[in-house]
Amino acid sequence: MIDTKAFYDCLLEKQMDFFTGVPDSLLANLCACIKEHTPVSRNIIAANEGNAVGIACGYHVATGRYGVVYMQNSGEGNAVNPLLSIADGEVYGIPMLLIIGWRGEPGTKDEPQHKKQGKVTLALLEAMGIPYEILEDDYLPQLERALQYMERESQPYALVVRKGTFSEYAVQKEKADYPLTREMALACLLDEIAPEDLIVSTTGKTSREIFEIREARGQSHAGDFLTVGGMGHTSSIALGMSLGTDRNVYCIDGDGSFIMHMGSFAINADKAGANFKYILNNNGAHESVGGQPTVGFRIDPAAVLKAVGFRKVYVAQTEDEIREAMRALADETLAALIINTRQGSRADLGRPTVSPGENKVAMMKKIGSR
Ligand SMILES: Cc1ncc(C[n+]2csc(CCOP(=O)(O)OP(=O)(O)O)c2C)c(N)n1
Repeated sequence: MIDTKAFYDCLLEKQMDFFTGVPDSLLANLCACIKEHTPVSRNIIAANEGNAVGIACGYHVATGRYGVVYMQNSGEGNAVNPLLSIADGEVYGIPMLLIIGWRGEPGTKDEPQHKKQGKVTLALLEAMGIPYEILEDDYLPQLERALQYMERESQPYALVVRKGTFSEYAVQKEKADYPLTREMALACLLDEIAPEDLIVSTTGKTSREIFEIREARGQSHAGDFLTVGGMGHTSSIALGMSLGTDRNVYCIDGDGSFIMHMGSFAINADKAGANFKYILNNNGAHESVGGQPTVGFRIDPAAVLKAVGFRKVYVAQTEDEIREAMRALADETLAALIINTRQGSRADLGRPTVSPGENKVAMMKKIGSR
């Protein structure tokens, strides 16, 4: 196991003191350490992993130094375009150190959404021509090789991180004094959403909590599309679904997901009909993967939604406010609800026992599309 702080100090010694990325549960200890010791101007928690690569590109051009870009392997997909079309040696040739959390490593137990990604993680790097090493306890020579390569070839170099590589490092969670947790807000939302309506819920604990609330209530899961992977695409799935059915489609999103592909809201607002209902749980954090902050409370998501064309945006923080807003939402077109919540979730939170494939089939049967 690697001492997280010692690894961080080593990066700094080697002049790699500019960080950007999207947090990951597997890298939670490293992300927590970076957050605690790095000025906020030198640790840019990006909207998505492609943005992080772009930021590292600009930083290198301005300084000649190598940005450190951290991400879960599912973020490789978001990063492929800027890696190949900007950073690659056949284009600008911009070096950066990629630190990639390897969820779904073959031979390990992980959730369904990580299996395929885990299988192709190394092959994807190979296809992109990005040299990589699997991070080892004896990481010093690995960092030396990475530096030499970046210096010589002026291209990105990757370190792939296995589960359990970094020692425990607790994140300092930013406090927001809202009365409800996400799970409390979700329980209230599920009271207000009719059984014939459909839900598309976001990646992470939101979907896990919805699953558990249904289980506890003995309710069917068939109306809930639990977007287990593909973070940031929840509202796009909901839009597509709403265009194909007359049922109400409630998108239940998180602020990290909302910010990750915010551009899709311009399209959602332009194309959605009356049955598209958008709900944003804003806890100002990537709570599901360790609580690293998003800009959720530093921007005004209601103003963003209004600017792209949502006609009415309700903001709630109590159960009464949620119930009132949900009644209004049911009758309005292009209305959205933002619920401000505090961080926190149950330590014993389970995971869906229905596979994504089964979830899809059950939903299609409910809708009558299969
Ligand atoms: C492309 C991609 N990058 C990173 C992740 C890891 N990840 C899973 S959930 C999550 C945080 C989601 O934050 P938010 O939408 O705010 O919901 P919260 O967990 O705070 O409820 C992250 C970063 C992922 N699944 N996919």
